[in-house]
Amino acid sequence: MKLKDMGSVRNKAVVVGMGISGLAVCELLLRQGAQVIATDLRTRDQFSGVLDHLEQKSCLLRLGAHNLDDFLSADQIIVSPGVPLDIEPLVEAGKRGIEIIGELEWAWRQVDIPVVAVTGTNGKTTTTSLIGEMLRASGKEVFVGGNIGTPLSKWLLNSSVADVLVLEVSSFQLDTASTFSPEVGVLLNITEDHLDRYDGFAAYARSKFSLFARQRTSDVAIINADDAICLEGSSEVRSRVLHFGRNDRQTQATVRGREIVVNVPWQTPFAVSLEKTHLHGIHNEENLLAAVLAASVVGAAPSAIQEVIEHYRGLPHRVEWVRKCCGIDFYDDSKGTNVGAVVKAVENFDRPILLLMGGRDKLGSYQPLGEALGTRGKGAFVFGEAAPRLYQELKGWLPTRSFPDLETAFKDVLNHAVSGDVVLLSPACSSFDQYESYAQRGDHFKRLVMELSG
Ligand code: UMA
Repeated sequence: MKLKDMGSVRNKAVVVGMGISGLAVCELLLRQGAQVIATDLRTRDQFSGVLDHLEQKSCLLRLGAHNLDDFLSADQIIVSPGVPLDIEPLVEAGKRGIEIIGELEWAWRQVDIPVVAVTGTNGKTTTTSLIGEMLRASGKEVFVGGNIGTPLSKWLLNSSVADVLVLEVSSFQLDTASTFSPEVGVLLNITEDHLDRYDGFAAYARSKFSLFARQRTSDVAIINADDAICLEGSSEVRSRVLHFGRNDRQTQATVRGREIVVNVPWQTPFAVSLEKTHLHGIHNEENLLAAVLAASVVGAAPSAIQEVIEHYRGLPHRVEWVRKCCGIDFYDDSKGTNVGAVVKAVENFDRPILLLMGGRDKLGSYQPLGEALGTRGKGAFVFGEAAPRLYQELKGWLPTRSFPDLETAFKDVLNHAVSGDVVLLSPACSSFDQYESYAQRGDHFKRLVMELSG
């Protein structure tokens, strides 16, 4: 499978946001002979030379601010996922009919390879990488990327050969897609997230469902029947819907005893064992159900699926066990950047939990957390930009203490944890107030844990 022949590219492109997505788009556009303006709110010194090679290839850099005239002179504007669509230059360009698309849409237009796309509020990364592994174990050449870390454009820069693309797709990427349509779309769950970018939960849920909006009737939509919002919305989907669910034996993939049983109308039924999986917890059972169903639809062999279930060890920063020290288990769930993720993380434990939470607030409700913590929550240690709100929201449910940053919160946790407890970093917030990424925050936590003596 290969790249589409794009012919001549549009003359003048403005690329907004010079993170990993924007950088790759610029490089490809320049290679294709386009005139490119690269713009970012960050100033030149904040890039420490990263953009110099673009300039050497005649890319115009506009740093420190966006210039409206640049946007209005463009034939096409390509935006990075982290750029809000309501900033003035984009709104004005939109009014004048200038095409504004996201990096994923732009890159997808250039490939002729079947796509499995995974979205949902939580579990995307684990499910995407499981599907990739299952297809690889079946002998297929696979690219795994998207919101998971390597944008499709970056892959296109270096390679273009794959049998299938397995993409983690965020709502931001869906919002800037106008033709993107996967052969297989997977929707894992929808709970509150990114309410700082959306006009309410309904708008966020609509964004997630737009994954299926342009699918053909022969394409496949894989949807979680245990998630009420997902189940309700699936009646509107026009492609072939396959449901998975732990609690519903009518679905096309379900759990019976310690087996996943798959029964797709046009395929031979099969079952795989969960006895030897290293992935634990209800949320991981859902991720496995979705992955097994999606991989089998794309042609993964049951034996290969079984092999991956037995050998896959999970990803860093997802309820990752770090260490036991003085009888206390420390877990890093820095990827738990919304309330739904924290709920799923705490449900893994039937022991007292001391919860480290904080960062940049995403403005969702914390109510579901109060219910999930029940009697398990021994204390909350909140930190960062969101600490004042978290303190107000949580103090009625469990003893809550507020700190400026993770390190001071961590020091205090140690005064309260005793043997048999769980110390869990599951922040419910993004990391961008004090870190570059959730991974950097998780690594910091792990360093603090590893430095403990005992
Ligand atoms: N910027 C502007 N103008 C603005 C706003 C931002 O120029 O008005 C600039 C910033 O200064 C910065 C750049 O835009 O330099 C950041 O853009 P970006 O965040 O899109 O950067 P990328 O490095 O390309 O990262 C994006 C995804 N980021 C977001 O969705 C916020 C990454 O997902 C993704 O891994 C990467 O593309 C590759 O596909 C991160 C994420 O947090 C991990 N995703 C959210 C999530 O998973 O919940 C959706």
